[in-house]
Amino acid sequence: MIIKNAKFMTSYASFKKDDGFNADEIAIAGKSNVGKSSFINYMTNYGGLAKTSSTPGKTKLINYFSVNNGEFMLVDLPGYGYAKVGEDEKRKWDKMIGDYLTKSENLKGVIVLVDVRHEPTALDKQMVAYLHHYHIPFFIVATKSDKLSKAQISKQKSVVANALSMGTSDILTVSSLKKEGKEAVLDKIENLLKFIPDIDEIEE
Ligand SMILES: Nc1nc2c(ncn2[C@@H]2O[C@H](COP(=O)(O)OP(=O)(O)OP(=O)(O)O)[C@@H](O)[C@H]2O)c(=O)[nH]1
Ligand SMILES: [Mg+2]
Repeated sequence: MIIKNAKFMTSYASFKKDDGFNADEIAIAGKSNVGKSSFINYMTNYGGLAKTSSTPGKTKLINYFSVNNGEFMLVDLPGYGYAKVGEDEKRKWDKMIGDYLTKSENLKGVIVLVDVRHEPTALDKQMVAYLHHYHIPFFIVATKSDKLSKAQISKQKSVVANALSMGTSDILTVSSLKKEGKEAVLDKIENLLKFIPDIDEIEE
């Protein structure tokens, strides 16, 4: 899989059943400030495609980016677990994310981002449990690998894997800053796009 181009399409403040796009979608989920928007910029080679910020809570909408002229869409979700937003707004974001994940007909898989330096939080675990529950394929990307040494990264991969009850093969590490780790992510995206769920899962 090669990303040749990408384009911002639109933002929604709440989930729309018919988002107007007839393309497979790969969504990016994760805690506020974990590096979701930077990750999209790195994946698509566009520095300023998705707006990033050192202040958590930057992405407040569901943002759609079309990749390779509509081959698939990358969907940037608002971050969860941002302490400074009020309860009302938090509920609104949770509903937006939950509606999107359970109702989007084009969703082929989710990339859950966690910070490689930290043990996944209760909300990360909840997200993974949610994806399991709804049979939504996903894998984990541990971000900001430039902040750790190689030895620390391999140790943290085990910490993340254990916390999420997963094998380390479903946990990739990237640095959007140093531009490292893209190829393995693109391979996994390609697999998600190819995956056809079996009939039992569809009917459940
Ligand atoms: N060192 C380092 N910093 C990063 C990396 N990726 C993102 N950051 C920084 O982390 C901060 C948050 O990045 P964003 O991409 O805006 O994070 P987000 O997950 O989209 O945040 P919200 O939209 O608020 O949920 C910014 O200051 C980025 O520069 C990385 O790979 N390495
Ligand atoms: Mg963002």
